[in-house]
Amino acid sequence: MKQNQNSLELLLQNACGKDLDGCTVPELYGGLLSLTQSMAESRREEKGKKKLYYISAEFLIGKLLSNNLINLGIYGDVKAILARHGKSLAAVEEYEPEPSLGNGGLGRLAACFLDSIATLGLNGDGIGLNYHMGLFRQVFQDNKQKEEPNPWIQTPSWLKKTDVTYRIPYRNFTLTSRMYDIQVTGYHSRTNTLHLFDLETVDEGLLGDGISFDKGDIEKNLTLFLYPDDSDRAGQILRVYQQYFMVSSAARLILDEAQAKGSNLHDLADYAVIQINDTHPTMVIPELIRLLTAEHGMEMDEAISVVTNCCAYTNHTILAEALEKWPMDYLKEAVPQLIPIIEVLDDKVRRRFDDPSLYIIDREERVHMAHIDIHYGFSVNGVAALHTGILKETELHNFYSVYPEKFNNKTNGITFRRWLLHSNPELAAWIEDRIGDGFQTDAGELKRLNDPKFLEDSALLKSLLAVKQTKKEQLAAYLKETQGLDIDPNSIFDIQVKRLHEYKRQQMNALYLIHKYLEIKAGNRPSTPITAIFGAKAAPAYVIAKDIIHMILCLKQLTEHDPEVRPWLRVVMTENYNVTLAEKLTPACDLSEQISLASKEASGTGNMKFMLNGAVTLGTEDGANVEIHQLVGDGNIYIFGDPSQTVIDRYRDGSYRPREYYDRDPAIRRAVDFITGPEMMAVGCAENLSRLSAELLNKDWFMTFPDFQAYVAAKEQAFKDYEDRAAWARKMLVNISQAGYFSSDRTIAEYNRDIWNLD
Ligand code: 26V
Repeated sequence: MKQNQNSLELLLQNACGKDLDGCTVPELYGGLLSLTQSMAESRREEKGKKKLYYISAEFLIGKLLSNNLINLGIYGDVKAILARHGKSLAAVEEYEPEPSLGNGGLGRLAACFLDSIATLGLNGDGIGLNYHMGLFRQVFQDNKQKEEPNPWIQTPSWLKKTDVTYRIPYRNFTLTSRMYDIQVTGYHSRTNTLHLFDLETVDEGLLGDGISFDKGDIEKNLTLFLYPDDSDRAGQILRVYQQYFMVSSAARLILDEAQAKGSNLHDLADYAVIQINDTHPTMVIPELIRLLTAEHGMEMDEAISVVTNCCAYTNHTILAEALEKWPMDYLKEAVPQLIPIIEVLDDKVRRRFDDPSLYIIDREERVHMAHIDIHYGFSVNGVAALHTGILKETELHNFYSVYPEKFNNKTNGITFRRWLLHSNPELAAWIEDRIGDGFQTDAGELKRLNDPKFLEDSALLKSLLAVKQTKKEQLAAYLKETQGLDIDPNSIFDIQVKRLHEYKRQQMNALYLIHKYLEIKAGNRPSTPITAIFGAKAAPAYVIAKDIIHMILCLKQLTEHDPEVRPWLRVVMTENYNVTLAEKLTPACDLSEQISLASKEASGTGNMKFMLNGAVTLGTEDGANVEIHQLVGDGNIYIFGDPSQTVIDRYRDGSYRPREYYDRDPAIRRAVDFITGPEMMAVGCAENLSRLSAELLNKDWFMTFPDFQAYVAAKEQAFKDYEDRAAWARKMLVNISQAGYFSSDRTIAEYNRDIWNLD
């Protein structure tokens, strides 16, 4: 070890260009970055004929330095070397900017998958866009969200400029794409690549006030922002331009690489398998067909069949508004060359099936992107058992009837390198002390913790609680330092962090907090103080989501200034929730809120991260919660609420009237009235609060009232059970021991076995 450290120290010193003692934090970062890059480069491997291309509009990779150091097996050594020179690796980690190239679960999943693909030694690269601004930076002002630009590219950078460029044709002009590469290190394994395409003419000077910019100037703004605000036509068309830029570059790269390896393109499926992550990359299908026919002389029918044999589609949502349907007009304006291909694809469907629900182009001249994927791909998968079941039985039932063999489930997973080894080294060490380090490469080994010799050992349970306490203290210190928040690590940390969306029901959590506030005012105090922690960004144009943030921030202000309530209930909303914050919040959580309306959350992956870190879930039977429930059993999870079938039926018969619940249930009435009551109005804005209250009373589209009492009861039970510390620690340990199933290594092994078939 010492020998290793000495040679590593020399390498690092060379990379920094001077003695480590004299290095600043940015200099150390630069040195570590270049050292890691050269070590990663030496792990490249050309293996196998076939390659996977995981195309995604989002790769929410988060910071890369620590992850790479862990995967290269030098994290501990580097930390020790820096410490010997009086330097802190943590300070360098803090300095690294976070590439926030995703909105939430879908993008983070893509990042976890890249880690597992490399770790399993599979030949697979990611393809996406190099957004100059990641998802906006969120700041709170007057209890409201404000959006600011979030640049992340600086020098030095993980991005490596390549010589690969392509000409991307649009209706009125042609743009040149250039490929930038980020290495993807596997854990003690090979290095793969994330290819991000960019446009050299992007002009960051285009930025106006906040995150507004001139959406019309495509040549200057194409890769400027992740998911530009698409609430208006210009924003939507810009997304079409972006998507085509991504997939046309991808298609050319795939064809080039296959040909370089000897493909005659008729056998493309032996060289390439393309995973289409949600519908954003769907245009890769018509684009490949176009290139094969127009530039490589292939017959249309054969091109269609070749492409179909290469493409597989993953669905990540059943929310109708999130399933992309592009008006033909938009496609005609941006990418007219795809129209004849899409018309042929639609025509073939119409000849085969007499069912308009299967058509690609609908009566309103909109192109259903998911329909292209299902007809012209060989695999369709959902991301959790319940989700795939709903796709088959309800949402995509008509497709399932004609293509039953294409449908399969791949329950999501998370990489344990980032979400345990990196974010919670204390727990990883604790586990290693009990069962050795085999779980690091075989997550199934965690099951060995589910053993009476551990579960009944009170000293051991105490030590597990001590690890949790340490992580809570670390989080409290971090939030104090970075956000000026003051929270008590001896309270229960009840955490809901995820995108802000009505179906995820942050508003139901807030209604509970109002209920609790009123209970405390009435003298009913909890045994242990509660800290309710939120973290969430709302899409800039999503009005009600922003109103929900406003309600939570008003509640925070109210509880903070109420001496009767503050010692017992604190409401906290972390600003600018991102991967970096998630890494700090996850290990510190006691109670994990996974309270989406049953049937609406495709899977969830935060639920898995919390479970792995010893939090107990409070959740509905939705997404992967169903599988968590099966794995841990009734006694180790708090499940509540109407089941998905009840919800689906209620939508179908249109029978839900929120006002009936309001009239009937005094607890609901009190909580809803409070939103526009004098206390909230004194700290909040009448327009936002009234709109939100009216929305709940008249619509409540995601049915918070029917589940409210069950939610309150389950939550009270969890808080009560928390008092028996040994019993709670046992629940934590059962959760950790069953989390192995949710390793993305398992998920990726299944994708490969059933879909990709790589060597
Ligand atoms: C997108 C949009 C965009 C327009 C505004 C409303 C809206 C609502 C939802 C979405 C979802 C986009 C797809 C997505 O992020 N799905 C998430 O994928 C995760 C990984 O599979 C999964 O764990 C989450 O349950 C699912 O929501």
